[in-house]
Amino acid sequence: MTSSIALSEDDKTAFVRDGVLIRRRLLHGDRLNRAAALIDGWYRHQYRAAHLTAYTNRTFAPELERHPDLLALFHHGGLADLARQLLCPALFAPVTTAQVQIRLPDAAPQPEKAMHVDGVACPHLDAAELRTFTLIAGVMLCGLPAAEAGALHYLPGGHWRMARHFATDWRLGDGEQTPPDVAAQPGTPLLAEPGDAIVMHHLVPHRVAANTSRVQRTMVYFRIRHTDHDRLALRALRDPWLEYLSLRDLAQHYTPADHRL
Ligand SMILES: O=C(O)CCC(=O)C(=O)O
Repeated sequence: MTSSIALSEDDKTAFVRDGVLIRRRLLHGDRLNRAAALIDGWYRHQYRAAHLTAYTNRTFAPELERHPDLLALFHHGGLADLARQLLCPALFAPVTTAQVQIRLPDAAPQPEKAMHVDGVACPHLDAAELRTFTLIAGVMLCGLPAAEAGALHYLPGGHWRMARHFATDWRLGDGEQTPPDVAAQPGTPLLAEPGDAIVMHHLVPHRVAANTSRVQRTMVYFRIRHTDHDRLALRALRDPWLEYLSLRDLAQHYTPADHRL
């Protein structure tokens, strides 16, 4: 794992295999501090406990979702370059919003998130509605590198399993977020420090549990859509490389047979 922005062949192979790339200390200095201070200020002055479930389902600090200091994390911190390399020669639609996800400390009574793939059978949306995208990029703004500190847990290689599931035994409108073998997986905790970033294929299932540490965990996420995603969305659930043209060849030569799922 590196903090480099250029993707090596090994990075691409790992992304095809796991659906995940992690970059340590990708963001640092003023850019990271400004974003952290912005969210901290929001939390101290604008957070409303009555909206905790809505914040958890959608975004904390909704008033700030277009704030330049949050968007700069994506556009000027290296994440946009990583996304570009993963999707090239295709382009992605402008990224104009940030999602803030806070896990409150001391095991606050905050809804947990079971294993899911974003935008499919969301418990708070109509199951027949798809809100998918191509790639998600997240930055740790504050928190501890410990599983129990509200870490995101992801399933490496789960994008292969989910594509099989979507192709064989799923129909638009089904209420289950993931098949039982996926739902039962604990996932791998993202043991991240402020400035660490994760880039994940949209089909990688993930979950989030309670934060029993004393420290608030804050992540900022960006959703990246292939410019033709609206047209490709349903097919992309069944073909994980449809929107990743430069990775299709690599993926063709990779057999996910050794995956535990
Ligand atoms: O809290 C997190 O880090 C991730 C939240 C999540 O999985 C989601 O918003 O879909």
